[in-house]
Amino acid sequence: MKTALITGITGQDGGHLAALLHDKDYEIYGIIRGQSNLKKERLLEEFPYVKLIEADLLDPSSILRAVDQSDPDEFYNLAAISHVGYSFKNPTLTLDTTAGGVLNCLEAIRMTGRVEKTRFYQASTSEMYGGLDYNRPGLGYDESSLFHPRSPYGVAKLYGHWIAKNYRESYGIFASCGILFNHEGERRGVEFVTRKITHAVARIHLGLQKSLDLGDLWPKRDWGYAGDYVRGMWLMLQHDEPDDFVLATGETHSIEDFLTQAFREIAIDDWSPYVNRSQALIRPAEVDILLGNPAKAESVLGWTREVDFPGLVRRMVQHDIADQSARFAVRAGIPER
Ligand code: NAP
Ligand code: G4F
Repeated sequence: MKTALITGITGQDGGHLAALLHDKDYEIYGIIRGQSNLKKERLLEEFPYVKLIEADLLDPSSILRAVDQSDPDEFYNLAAISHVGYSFKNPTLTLDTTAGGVLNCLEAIRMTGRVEKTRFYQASTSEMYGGLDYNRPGLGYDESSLFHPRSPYGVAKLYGHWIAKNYRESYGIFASCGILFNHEGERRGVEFVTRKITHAVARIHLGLQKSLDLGDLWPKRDWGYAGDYVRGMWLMLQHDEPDDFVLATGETHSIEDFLTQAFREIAIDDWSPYVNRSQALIRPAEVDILLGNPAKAESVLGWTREVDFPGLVRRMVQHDIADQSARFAVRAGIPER
């Protein structure tokens, strides 16, 4: 039986990865932060087989202890300050967590003498490309494209990417970086635009909400389904050599496209009466377009994505309608005092 340690177990990808590794019969340890994390109870309910270790990416000794305690064959570093807009407002925290946290993980592997044993996955991102240097029209960014991050988050992730590569080259750690384009689904946080939209569309459909506020609608993203992408992470650590791989769909759509598709799911063609534009949601710098080229992951790892764009939107809207209906029914069932 293999053992995996996951940081970011309470996040979107952490949930999908825990389910995948459980199906593959792994012993799973997850790092949970905070002395009273509200997500803990729900996590243990859904994943009773995950062994939780209290640790924080910001505390190197706690990560070292987590590695020592779990003795992992595979260490997936999914934890980060992951919201681009938030990173502009909290740049130092983003630097310490999203960049420095990676170093703390790699050092924990090295300092506990597990360079030969533990394979490391770093959650790199298409935000490192930044969009502006888009110089491969129609082909999409691949592993050899130039980086030009456009946010404190993107800059911090670039450090994480390079320090993982540096530990691979300097100490021989099996460190692979997945350069993942946006991936979404029913586990996505409501602070990200896709889930914000599908959550609101479901509530508008059920009469629980009248409208939603959004920032820029013109940026384009390469959106896939998170369940497909965690399979790619796992494949990277099963490969015979550590390397970097882009995971993407090879298609790009604007926020407006996503909005249109989501409202169509509830038979509304004109979404304009339901959407308010908010200046406060516009970022100091924007990534205009992201389009990835997953050819290397497809040919070397045999990775393919199964969910397409309309399938992703439908899945999310339907999930949110079912989820909101259930919550509303529960609330409606409580007698008024
Ligand atoms: P997410 O849902 O935002 O989850 C982030 C996780 O990081 C949460 O579990 C959070 O814990 C944890 N975390 C934050 N600060 C921490 C700290 N100081 N110590 C320990 N844990 C901490 O992110 P995701 O969408 O699953 O993404 C997973 C990773 O892939 C992230 O590194 C993200 O930057 C990267 N990525 C994501 C995408 C995407 O489209 N989803 C694309 C490319 C790369 P709490 O629950 O306690 O806050
Ligand atoms: O959903 P978003 O916040 O995702 P973003 O910025 O693309 O970042 C996500 O994907 C990255 C991979 O490329 C990850 F590394 C990162 O961790 C994260 O998962 O915003 C998408 C687009 C942006 O252009 C944003 O300006 O939607 C635009 N947008 C418009 N209105 C909004 C909103 N974004 C959010 N979050 N909320 C809005 O109301």
